[in-house]
Amino acid sequence: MLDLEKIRKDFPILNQEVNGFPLIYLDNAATSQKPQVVIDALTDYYKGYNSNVHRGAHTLADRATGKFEATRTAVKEFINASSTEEVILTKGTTEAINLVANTYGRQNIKEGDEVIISTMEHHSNIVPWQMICEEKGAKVKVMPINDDGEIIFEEFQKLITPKTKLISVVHVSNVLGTINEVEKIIEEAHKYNIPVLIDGAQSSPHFNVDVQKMDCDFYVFSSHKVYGPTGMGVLYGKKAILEEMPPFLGGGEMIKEVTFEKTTFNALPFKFEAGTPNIGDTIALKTALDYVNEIGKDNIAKHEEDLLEYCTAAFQGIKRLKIIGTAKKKVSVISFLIDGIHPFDLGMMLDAKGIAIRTGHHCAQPLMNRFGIDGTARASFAIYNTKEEIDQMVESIHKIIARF
Ligand code: C6P
Repeated sequence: MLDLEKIRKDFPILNQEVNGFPLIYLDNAATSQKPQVVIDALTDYYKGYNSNVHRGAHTLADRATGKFEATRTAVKEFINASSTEEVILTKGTTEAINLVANTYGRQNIKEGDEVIISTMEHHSNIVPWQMICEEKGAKVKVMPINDDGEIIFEEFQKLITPKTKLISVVHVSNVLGTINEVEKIIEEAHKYNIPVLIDGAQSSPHFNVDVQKMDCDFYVFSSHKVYGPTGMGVLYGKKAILEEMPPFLGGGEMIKEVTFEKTTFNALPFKFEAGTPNIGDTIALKTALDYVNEIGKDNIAKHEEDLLEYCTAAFQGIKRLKIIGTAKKKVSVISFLIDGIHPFDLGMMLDAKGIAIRTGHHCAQPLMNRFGIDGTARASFAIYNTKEEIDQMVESIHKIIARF
């Protein structure tokens, strides 16, 4: 059992009123709130040892570098990478996918080749592949899903051809909450030596991820969804693949030696980290991961499963409400529609009661098209959410329905 009262006190933002009501924050899939320890880690850096990393020969620079690299080690442990060389620090999931598309993709995708993604991808796992495929005269192919929002594995198998150069698939859908069977997809892809990128933006906050066990070739996630700061994220890649990939951005830090005639590149992971990185936010990410580890990933998963089950049951009791995304395996993300009420209006009316949900297409327009809808309302839960908050949301929804 989690000590929810204590956990909620760790997040100062939760203790406020919005529009005259206590804040109920149910937009965690967009970004989660930050515990005080993470906020402190940021201010400690700027107040105590703000310095550039890997460059200076002075005490503050040493301290900043040590803390910065400690995050890399913490990330390695968080996802069970085999070495810190496999952990590239980026601006977030989006930049990490673009990095792979522009390096591995540009190097390996040729005219007539194919990249496979799924119907439930976030735009950040669609557009970079479209861009590189357009440039190369290659094609993006799409795994279909069933009406519950699950990838149809047999249809995916049929998409693989000798022209398939990469498969890039989301671990957990930010709209449907579906947990995809990525291990099965990876195993199938590897039969044909096709590398697989897993978009972990929505899996990393909810349950334990082991990249070695999963055997993915790339795994990407954003700090801000795992209780860390914004503007910070991770690209994990298997060392052998990363070594073969050309650099992404050119500049300081990523070089070994520069002359006007030729530049040689730094070793992993620095080859992919040009310029001064986001030092403070990177350092604070370790604090966020330590916080998650302290509570325990399994405890978090269990608590959120309870919330999902509780909310799903409550929603099923609302006649005019339809849940979009009814996969057998889900995380605590629930998209829904209410007959006769536009999701945007619903969002506004809940906000008037201090309840924050997200509405719209959730950066997954092709998925909306698959379901023949413009958008949904989405409630998503984190470690600090409670059943009482779900009760409040459900009560407000009942009142809104009664008014319309
Ligand atoms: N989804 C949501 O409200 P960035 O913006 O780079 O941190 O993450 C992009 C991203 C990639 N993949 C998935 C599955 C995601 O959910 C997201 C971000 C947020 O659903 C913001 S649109």
